[in-house]
Amino acid sequence: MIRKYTFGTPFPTGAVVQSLEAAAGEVPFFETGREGEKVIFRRTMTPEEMIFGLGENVRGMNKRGHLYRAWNTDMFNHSENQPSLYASHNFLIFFRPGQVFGVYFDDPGLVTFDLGESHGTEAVITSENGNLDVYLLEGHSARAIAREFRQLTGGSYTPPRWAFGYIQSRWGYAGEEAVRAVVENHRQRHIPLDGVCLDIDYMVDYKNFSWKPEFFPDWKAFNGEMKERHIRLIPIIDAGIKQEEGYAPYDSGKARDVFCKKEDGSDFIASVWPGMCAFPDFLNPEAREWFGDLYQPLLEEGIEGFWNDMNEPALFFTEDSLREGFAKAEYQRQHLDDYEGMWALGNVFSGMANNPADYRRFYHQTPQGKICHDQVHNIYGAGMTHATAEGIRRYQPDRRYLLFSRSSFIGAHRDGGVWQGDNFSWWSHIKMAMQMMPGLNMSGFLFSGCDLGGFGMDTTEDLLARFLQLGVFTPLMRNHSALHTRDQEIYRFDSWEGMRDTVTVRYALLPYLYSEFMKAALRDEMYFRPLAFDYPQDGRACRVEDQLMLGEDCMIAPVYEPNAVGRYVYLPEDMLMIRFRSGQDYDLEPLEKSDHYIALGLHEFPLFVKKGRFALLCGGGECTEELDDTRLTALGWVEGPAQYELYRDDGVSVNPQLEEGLTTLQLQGEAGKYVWQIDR
Ligand code: MIG
Repeated sequence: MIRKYTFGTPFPTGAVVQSLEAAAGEVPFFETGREGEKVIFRRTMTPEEMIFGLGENVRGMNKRGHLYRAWNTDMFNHSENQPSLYASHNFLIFFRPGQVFGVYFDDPGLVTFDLGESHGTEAVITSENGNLDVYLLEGHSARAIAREFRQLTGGSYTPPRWAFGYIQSRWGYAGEEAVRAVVENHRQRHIPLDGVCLDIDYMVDYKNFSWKPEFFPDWKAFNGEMKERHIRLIPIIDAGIKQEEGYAPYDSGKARDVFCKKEDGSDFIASVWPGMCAFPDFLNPEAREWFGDLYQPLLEEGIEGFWNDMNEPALFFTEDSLREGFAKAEYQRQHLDDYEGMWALGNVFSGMANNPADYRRFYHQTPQGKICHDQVHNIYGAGMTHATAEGIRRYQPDRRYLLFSRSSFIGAHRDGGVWQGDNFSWWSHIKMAMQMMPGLNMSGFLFSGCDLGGFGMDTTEDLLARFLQLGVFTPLMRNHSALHTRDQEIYRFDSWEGMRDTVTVRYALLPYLYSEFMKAALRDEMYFRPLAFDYPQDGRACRVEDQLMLGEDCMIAPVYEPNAVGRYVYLPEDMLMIRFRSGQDYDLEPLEKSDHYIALGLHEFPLFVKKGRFALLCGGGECTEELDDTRLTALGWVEGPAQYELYRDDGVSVNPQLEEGLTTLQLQGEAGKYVWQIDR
């Protein structure tokens, strides 16, 4: 059951698709208070209570004990103290024996979630602006509530099947020669590959929708050449539009008057990669239409995927913030004794990017009227995703597209996926990436993954190997790294063959993982879940922070520590362990419900399949088009009859229908046998 409570005058965020009448009375399970404009929700928690959700954020799956702030931020330092990353996903499930409920704070502005940081037994959630809808969701289980939430907010985006292939990316690929070499190196070594991302390097002066002629003299021909090799180019698009007369997107944006405005009605201009930029007003439908149209030339040339960046929006500085900085510097010059002012001055300049004052300096022209950006900050990135998705759907209404964004808000899960942003080449970030997945899934973002190998800092061979082993199971499997960091493509490393073999596991599992993903998306389920969602009665399982349930029947337990030769795994029920070395090479071991130490060499990693169920491998291939799923190998600990509903489709048509895609595969199990061949 879902109930809605309204406070103040909420701005429509686009998150919710069901229209509900606002209920009278207080939000159950909370005490509501007011302080000026703020609305504050307090809840006293029992010691055993857990909190799941908040989507893209640091720390554990159980979010209790920390303070988070919904405020989309270009935060490249994902240390465990960070209160905000790039997205706001204000949906939580409170979970304790005998009581589970979900709550969603539909508020586009700043919301603070003090989940037991100030007081261990108290959750205090504060809406700064006090204009919001609160949705209270009740159901018999966390899974049911997560499903209910998807019904409230709409079904998840489904990418084309090729998007489940391995994607290589790097900030710094200088032109088609570099990209060709990357592809060549994968193909020669038989490292499967389906796509290469183009980072901002491909543009002229980082201007969206431009191609640097010295890097890509004939990008259309090059794109064609890549497609023949079954490689999709996936260009990046940033939010800012360079303020430059004669640059077509700027001129047309000016002509249609679609940029965010300052108080005085002039365009708001801030620095980002291209230099001084105007910012499309993604809250204005006309601006979205104009922006979506800019993708048309790329679509016409057969580009099928995009990643949208810098859409929090990230701002390096504005003339206003710079002027204020200089005024403070001038004050300092005249007050040499004020050493505290000197420290403050340092902070003014180092904190100039993305500063709150700049977000108060501009306005949106929305169907609801003019509104200051800081009131609606968290839906800007979702607006960009929506503009892109609408544009693509206008020009190719019958094909699915790949789209993943850095910033997001609930609602954008209907239009695209997200990647987890700028992680580091740190061991702790493998675990963090895994822990973020179920929260994202709860909020509808099923298509996601992290920068495998780590974005910032230099990766190491063993770290990349272990990152990839997690990536085998994440819907987006992309290796990405920052400019000036160590080269991070698989073939750069001595043990590249081991990592290639890891990628072959992805391709062998791909029809199965695709099936699990599509079933989850079309049934409003989560693809990844905390064990707590599946085994709420098992106190041990509820506290597991480093394993995930995957799809209907599986569990993963990645290695995330250096020099590890194995790890402990808790099995909440009997399962078959598949210890993978490659898509063709693995060993199988039935393991009983309990704790197990699993030996795992550097290029070995496990998948666990519930007893009585089975997973499927195909013969593999070097790109998704090559996969042959007519002969499948079933792996399971099955002693009687068992069946699996395999979802298949053409991988590109829009509005995929579950019933049309399902085929039932059956097998007759027997004790001691774990492998079957199935001709579909
Ligand atoms: O300020 O385009 O998160 O993936 O490589 C950095 C350059 C801008 C941030 C993205 C990252 C991308 C980088 N971008």
